[in-house]
Amino acid sequence: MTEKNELYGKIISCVGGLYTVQKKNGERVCARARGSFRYNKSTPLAGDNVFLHKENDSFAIVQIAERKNSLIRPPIANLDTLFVSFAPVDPMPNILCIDKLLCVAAAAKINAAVVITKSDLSAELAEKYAEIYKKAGYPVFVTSSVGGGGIDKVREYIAEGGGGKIYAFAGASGIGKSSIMNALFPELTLKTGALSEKISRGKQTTRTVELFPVPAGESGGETVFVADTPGFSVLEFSAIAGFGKKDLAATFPEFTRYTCNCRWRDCTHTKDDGCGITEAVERGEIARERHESFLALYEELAKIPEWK
Ligand SMILES: Nc1nc2c(ncn2[C@@H]2O[C@H](COP(=O)(O)OP(=O)(O)O)[C@@H](O)[C@H]2O)c(=O)[nH]1
Ligand SMILES: [Mg+2]
Ligand SMILES: [Zn+2]
Repeated sequence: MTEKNELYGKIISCVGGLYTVQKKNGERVCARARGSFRYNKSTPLAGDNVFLHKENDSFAIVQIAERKNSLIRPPIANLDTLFVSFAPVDPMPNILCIDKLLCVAAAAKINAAVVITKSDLSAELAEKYAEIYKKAGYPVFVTSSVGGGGIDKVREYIAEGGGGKIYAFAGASGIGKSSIMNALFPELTLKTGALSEKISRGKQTTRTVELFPVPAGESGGETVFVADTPGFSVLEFSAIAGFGKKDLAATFPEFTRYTCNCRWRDCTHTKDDGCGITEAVERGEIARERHESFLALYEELAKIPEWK
C-alpha cells in the first residue's frame, strides 16, 4: 500500500474524537486522528490545517501543519483575531477581565481587537471605554447590534484580512457576542439571550469549538471562519507554557515605549521607584485603569510557580 499525505483542509469541529475537515472548496469529510498523536502529546484542534491519509473508506489525520498559535481551553489553533468584547452597561464591564483576555491573547501570539457592544445603551460610556483602548493601541470598534452602528467597520476589518482567516469573539456572557455575529453574518442564526447560554452550558460547550464558515465580505467569494463558544469568556495564563510575571509588561502594547525610562533594569513596574510606566500613568499618558489591571494580573501571576 502506498501512502500519500495531502494537505487537505482545516478542522472545523471535533466531537468525541471525530473531526470534520473542510477543504478550500467547501467539501467536508470526517476523519479520526492517528494514534501516533497520543504519543507526541499533540492533539489536532479546530483551526488546524491537516494532512489526511485515505484508508479504504475513511480518512485519518496523519499530520498537522505548523501552527501560528493555539489555546488549550477553549481548544483552538490558528486564531487570526480575537475580538475582545464588552458592553458599556448591562452587564457592566469588568476591566480586569477584559485586560486579562487581551494579555492572554498577546501571550499566545493571537492578534486582538476591542469590540464594544450595545453602544445604543450608553454612547457616552462606550466612547469613554473606546478611548482607553485606542490610547493603548488596539483597534477599537464601537458597535450596536440593535441599531447596526459600527457593524460595517468590523465587517471591513474582516474583509481586509482576506480568506481562510479565523475569528472569535471573547467576553462575558450576555454582552452580545452571538448578536454581533448574527449581525455580521446573517446566515449564522446563532441563538441569543439567556436561554442560549443555559442550553450550551449543559452541553459542555466550553470544551468544544465549532468553526462556522462565512463569507469574508458583502459580495461573498472568500470564506472566513468564526468560532462561537462560551469557552472564550475567560482565558487563563496557565494555558500558556512558560508565561510568567516578568513577561506581563510586554503584553501591554502601550507600556513598551516607556520601559526604557525605568531606573532599574529589573523594574517590576509595580512601584514608583523611578519607574517609567508609573511616571507615564501620572502624566496621563497611560490610562490608570490599565496600570491597575497590570498590578492585579502581576499579583495573580506571582502566585503561580515559575516555569522551569
Ligand atoms: N440594547 C442592545 N441589546 C443587545 C445588543 N446586543 C445584544 N443585546 C441583547 O443582549 C442579550 C445577550 O445577547 P447575546 O448575543 O446572547 O450575548 P452573548 O451571551 O454574549 O452571546 C440579548 O437579550 C440581546 O438581545 C445591542 O447591541 N444592544
Ligand atoms: Mg452567545
Ligand atoms: Zn518600570
